[in-house]
Amino acid sequence: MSARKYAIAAIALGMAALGGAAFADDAKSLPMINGEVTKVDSAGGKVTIKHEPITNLDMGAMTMAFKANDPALLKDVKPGDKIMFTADTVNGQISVTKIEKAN
Ligand SMILES: [Cu+2]
Repeated sequence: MSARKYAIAAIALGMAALGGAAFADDAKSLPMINGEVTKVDSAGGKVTIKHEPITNLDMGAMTMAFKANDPALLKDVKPGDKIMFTADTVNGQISVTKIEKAN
């Protein structure tokens, strides 16, 4: 097992130990949500994600379009990518605030 894989496994175990509590990873402590990108609209600054429940937004699992809080978030993702992301309401719009590749 590589050091990186081991670190990821350790994090996963830690998260499991917390019973799925929010993963305090950034300033606002938004939970990282698992999702799969189904569409990227770079011109419109939007990304469609098939996502798991978003606890901080009281949202169940679904496929929906999110506004990208920062257009740079979209430059590295494409349909089919498995991602971990954070979402929040920014200026009244449900937005992706962070995206990390999960695969
Ligand atoms: Cu949704």
